[in-house]
Amino acid sequence: MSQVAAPELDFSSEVYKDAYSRINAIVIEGEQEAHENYIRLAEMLPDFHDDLVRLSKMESRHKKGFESCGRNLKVTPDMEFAKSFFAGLHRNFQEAAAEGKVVTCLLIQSLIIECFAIAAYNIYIPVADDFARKITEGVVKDEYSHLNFGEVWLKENFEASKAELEEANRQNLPLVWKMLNQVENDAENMAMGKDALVEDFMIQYGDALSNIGFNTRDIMRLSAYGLRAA
Ligand code: PL3
Ligand code: FE2
Ligand code: FE2
Repeated sequence: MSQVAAPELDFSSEVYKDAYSRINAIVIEGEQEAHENYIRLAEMLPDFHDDLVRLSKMESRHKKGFESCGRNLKVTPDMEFAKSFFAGLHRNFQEAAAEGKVVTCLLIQSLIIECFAIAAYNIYIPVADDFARKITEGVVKDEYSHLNFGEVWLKENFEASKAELEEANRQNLPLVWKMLNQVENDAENMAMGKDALVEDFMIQYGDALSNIGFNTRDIMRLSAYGLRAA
């Protein structure tokens, strides 16, 4: 299917490439952190060890795919920026893992990060260059399966996880809105609107909470937590 979403986009312009140097880095760093997080989760959930190692390998492939997207546009990803972009979620995941809080780790990686990735990739696909679009279309399918892993595990352990999920949501969701604000301008320069990113994220995250077992009232409260302050 050919898409003519933003015919005015010039992938070789300095404005586009400058924005891409940060967004591409964020995605590369996000995939790398996802890789590490699933290895950590594999240690924490021995019953699902092999599944989680498989997911971690998919994340390395995603990372390689997005690195090739940057090379294709002759852009050098700003990895230092990307590391600081993820610092909050990174620290919270590490602390939770050190305390053996598997529910918090799953919420951060399999719900928040995967929903963030799915929203970003969904909005990016129609305005991507041809090379990156093909790669991103393949990646986003995998991300839905990673989100599904978290949903299924949390659904099966819903009653025992509920309180920790509430607390982890309160601690981590505001970071997502801050992260979105940080990339708003760059995303705009790549023809991705902030409102569309927020909307898609809320849909993914709300659906996930619903699949896990939260009722509509809880979903509204949880999925918008910290949005107004952002
Ligand atoms: C998990 O498998 C991957 C984690 C990647 C996280 C990506 C977050 C991207 C947010 C940046 C918003 C702009 C969209 C860029 C699309 C390429
Ligand atoms: Fe991924
Ligand atoms: Fe993923």
